[in-house]
Amino acid sequence: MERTLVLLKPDAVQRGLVGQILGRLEGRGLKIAAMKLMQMDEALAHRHYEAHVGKAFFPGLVEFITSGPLVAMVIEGKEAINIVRATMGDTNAAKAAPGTIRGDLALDIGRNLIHGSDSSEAARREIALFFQESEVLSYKRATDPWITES
Ligand code: DAT
Ligand code: MG
Repeated sequence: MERTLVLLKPDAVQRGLVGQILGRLEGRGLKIAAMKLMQMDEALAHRHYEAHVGKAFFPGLVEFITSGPLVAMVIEGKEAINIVRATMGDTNAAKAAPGTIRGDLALDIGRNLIHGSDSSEAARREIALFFQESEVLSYKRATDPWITES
């Protein structure tokens, strides 16, 4: 079972899309292992997006991601990292396929609603930035065997 960090960014909160986006992830069969509403500060934004420091879009990205509350969560499931990424759609929402979260609900690369870790190393690093170990819960759902064969 894999875990990945998902952020429903400030545009998702402001646009009232949190329930809809979370519903898509839950509907897929993914499990919420941790979740909170919070506002990122500049220091956390720099650490979270350290790979993008120095790029032309970085100042705008930090301004946006710190501009209001977001929903941070740990999502768990078989191949959760790739499945969340595929469900999100292309980073550039203008190019994201219909049927994906970004392709159905967004149109701008700088307002693309959702973050998902892009590798297992990134997931481990990012989850630790947002959650203490004790906040990430392991539990069974009665539906688990109806979602994942093994
Ligand atoms: P993703 O969020 O799909 O993992 P990323 O890690 O490459 O994409 O970039 C992080 C965020 O930075 C992305 O969600 C939106 C913003 N961003 C990336 N490339 C950009 C660009 N060329 N112009 C504006 N914003 C960009
Ligand atoms: Mg990324």
